[in-house]
Amino acid sequence: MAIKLYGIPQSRTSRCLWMLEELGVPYENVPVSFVGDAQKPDFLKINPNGRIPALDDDGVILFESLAINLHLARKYGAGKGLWPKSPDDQSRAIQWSIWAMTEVEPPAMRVLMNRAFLPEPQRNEAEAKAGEQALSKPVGVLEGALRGRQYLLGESFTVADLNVHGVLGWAPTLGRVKFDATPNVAAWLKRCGERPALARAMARRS
Ligand SMILES: N[C@@H](CCC(=O)N[C@@H](CS)C(=O)NCC(=O)O)C(=O)O
Repeated sequence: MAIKLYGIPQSRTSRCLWMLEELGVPYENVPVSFVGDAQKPDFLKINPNGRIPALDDDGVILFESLAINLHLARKYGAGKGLWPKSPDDQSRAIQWSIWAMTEVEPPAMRVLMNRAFLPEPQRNEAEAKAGEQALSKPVGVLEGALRGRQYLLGESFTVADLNVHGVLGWAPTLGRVKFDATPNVAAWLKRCGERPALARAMARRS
């Protein structure tokens, strides 16, 4: 098979599974866990960072979940709306993806680690609250960007939405973050979260 995605659905790999499901292209999901497997010599040849996900697209090897999604959308998503038509919107999709990784993921992870991922005795609610406070700044930026539009680049769902939602989408559920003060973000989270392709990607968890 031409496309191999390394990683397990219970990880950031889920973002790329979501993209592959949106695209409807054939792929193989090679189950590499972040516990141990990702540090094995065979996998380090694919991703020397020892992290999942990683992609082998017919010999093109990539790491970084959001870069993988930009690649997949650009290569396979043009006719499907995932990759924006105009070069300016393509640049905006790249901007939102880098923004999600640098501005959203660090505070979001602080919340998620301390409310969901760490073993309970190690969780620290003060840390979670500090993460929530830091997260409110990029969420405010998102609120403004979504004013008067359904999706980040206009009226249709693109890789920009998938990548930002892939980073923030867990916050209301696992992170118990409230979005009452940012109704545009709350509605957008729900809108993107209801996509059938996301449900198919999540179903791979069980
Ligand atoms: N920025 C990277 C982060 C990848 C990452 O940290 N993946 C975790 C699993 S969700 C992992 O492989 N951790 C193993 C480790 O750090 O040893 C991406 O988005 O792909």
